[in-house]
Amino acid sequence: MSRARLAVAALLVMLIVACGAAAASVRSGGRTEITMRGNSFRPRRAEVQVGDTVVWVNRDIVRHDAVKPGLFDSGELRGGERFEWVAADTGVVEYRCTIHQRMRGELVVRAAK
Ligand SMILES: [Cu+2]
Repeated sequence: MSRARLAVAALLVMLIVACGAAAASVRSGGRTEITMRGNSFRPRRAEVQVGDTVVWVNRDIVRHDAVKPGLFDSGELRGGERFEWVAADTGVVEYRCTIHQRMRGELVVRAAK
């Protein structure tokens, strides 16, 4: 393998690793993204701070929602659609997808630093 090819291969590996990290819980500037994929919330458990925006993005073909009665209800999200909610109080929020009974998630909301 030539030097140039090796460099390209190394770059590709770095890109793939970077994308993988980005696909996990992305936390930057008070925004946390939760992916709905494979009928699960990913990450299933996320830690956020009061004032943070939580963004659910449906990456499945089927519809999902994210519901915590009295707190938030995304409504049905089609693939590619997203829903945002701002965490206002500390505590543990167990939420779920009402379409798929086993699809559950948890938010741990901590006080802002
Ligand atoms: Cu679902």
